[in-house]
Amino acid sequence: MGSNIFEVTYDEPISCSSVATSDYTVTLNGGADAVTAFDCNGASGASGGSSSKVNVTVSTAPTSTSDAWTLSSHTVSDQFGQVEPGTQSKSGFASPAIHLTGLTSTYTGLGGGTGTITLTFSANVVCSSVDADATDFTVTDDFGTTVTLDSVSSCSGSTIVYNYTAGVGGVFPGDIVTATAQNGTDANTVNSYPYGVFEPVGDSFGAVV
Ligand SMILES: [Ca+2]
Repeated sequence: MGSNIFEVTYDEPISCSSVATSDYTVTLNGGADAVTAFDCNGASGASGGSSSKVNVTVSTAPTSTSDAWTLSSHTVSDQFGQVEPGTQSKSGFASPAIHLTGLTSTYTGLGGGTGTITLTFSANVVCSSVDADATDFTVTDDFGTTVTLDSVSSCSGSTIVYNYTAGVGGVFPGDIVTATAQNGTDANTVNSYPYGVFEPVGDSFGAVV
């Protein structure tokens, strides 16, 4: 709400170079809302890399939570060149909830070790809602490595940096690392401002690191 950017989530990382503005069709309250730009894996346009989320910019932002939208995606490929099956559509109403929009990680050795994972969000984070014991998120590595968030390194603006410890297998370039929101030990997720709406439990973001 109040934003003209849709965060499109796929069930696996997609290839950014396969994405074009013409891959998306958006309606707002039944009328066409032109797609003007997109951002994949933190970069504008089809700049390469891969991401499970794409930010799609439209001409007109919804102004009320009762505004209805529909977004369709077609001919986007995953990182192995598999094209999504047909046109995939989602509908909903404008919401001010905060969502994960980016993830980057440092790497470890094969035996595991420590590093940092940086999460970025669609809105500014209320840092007092971020559990100091790093329990607001779980993190998985697609190669089966256990990744445990230990503590918060920093929280500022729309970014949280966590310290992690990885098990045997380590975190390597090319791994798909996914963070998922849960209720931390303070019994809530991460709050945002100015809207004051918490991130939904289960909101997740996966990226090839
Ligand atoms: Ca929390």
